[in-house]
Amino acid sequence: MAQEITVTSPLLPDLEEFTSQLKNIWDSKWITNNGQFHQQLEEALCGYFKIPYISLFTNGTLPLLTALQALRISGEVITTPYSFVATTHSIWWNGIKPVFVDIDPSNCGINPDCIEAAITPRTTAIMPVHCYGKPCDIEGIQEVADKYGLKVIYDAAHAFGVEVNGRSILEFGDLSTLSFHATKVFNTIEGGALVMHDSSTKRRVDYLKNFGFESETEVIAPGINSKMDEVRAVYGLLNLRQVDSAIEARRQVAIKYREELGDIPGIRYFEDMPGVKHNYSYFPIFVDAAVYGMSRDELYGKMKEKGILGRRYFYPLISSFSTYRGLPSARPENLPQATKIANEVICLPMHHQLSDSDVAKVIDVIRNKE
Ligand code: T4K
Repeated sequence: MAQEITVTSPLLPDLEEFTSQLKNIWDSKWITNNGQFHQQLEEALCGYFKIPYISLFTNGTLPLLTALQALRISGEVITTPYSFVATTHSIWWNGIKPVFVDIDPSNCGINPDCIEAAITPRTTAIMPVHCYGKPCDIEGIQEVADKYGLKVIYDAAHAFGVEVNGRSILEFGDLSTLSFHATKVFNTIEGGALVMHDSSTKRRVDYLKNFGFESETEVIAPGINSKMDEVRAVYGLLNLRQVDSAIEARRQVAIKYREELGDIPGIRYFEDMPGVKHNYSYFPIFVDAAVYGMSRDELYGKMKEKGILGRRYFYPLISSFSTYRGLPSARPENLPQATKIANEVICLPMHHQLSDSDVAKVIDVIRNKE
């Protein structure tokens, strides 16, 4: 069988450069716990995003958990069922009740109009996701949050480098989290970050990710261990140098997909949004089976037969997993748009090394349905 075309492929630093940097780490014998490369990567990312503070983490799930701790969130948190399961798990692990609300199919983020009805006296925060790196309705969400005094923690795992009217998307809400997993636009193999707007929150987050240690003898909170080590920090520094060209390569792939998909009835995809600098982290298509003449799952199967490994991110909905399906807000009647979108979506292969002939093979299956 021909080589498989996977949904993504990691951005890797030059191996020689990486190994020569490893020598520095070996020489220093300082391999984790806020080492020099950890500090350098935090500084470099602040510069890249044009933001004042960031705290690196060992993956993209722990900053979500820690964000809720940092803001002392309790009670109920309103969130989206249309995400990777880590979003809701972070709420649950904090002993907080997740409350699902429906999404807006135009950006796959929480629909602010659905939030108000889900607010109860126990609601303390909203956790939306900039799904596929597409900005949520930031203004709409903030308006409801302000009206009811709720915190907003954005899961921006997909939104590395995304800007809205020239401002980093990470500037919005109270806190934002990033994932630097291998499958993301920018990766540190495993990794992530929490972005905050003030120095006292930065200090608190840095304590929380190091067991709560404020000093050698003082623990100020029940923290966790989620520090990024030096090897991954230096890997990240090298990848940061090439991430812009990787995003540009992804943009070119998106242009080709859109050119080819435009005349296929029943296939919807996203256009760029005005005023937004996108990162092209994913290329979801939505299959309207009645118009297209084939179901999403049939198309997904046909693609697989040809070695094209698209993924159904995010099917099934988080709210349909056994842990969460008993919640009143998890009922499909409460989530009609999310349910529909989850049944229509396929994320096509999208990465910086996808060739024209790969794109042609993907399009060929979608066009010919075989
Ligand atoms: N919030 C949101 C909204 C998220 O999407 C995620 C993670 C998180 C929070 C949590 O962040 P982390 O704690 O993970 O940092 C992947 C990722 O594991 C996960 O990070 C990601 N979201 C999720 C959407 O996708 P899988 O199980 O689909 O990945 P996997 O292993 O099947 O890989 C997909 C394809 O990527 C492979 O077919 C080939 C390619 N690949 C993958 C890996 C791991 C490579 O070429 N090399 C590799 O090393 O979950």
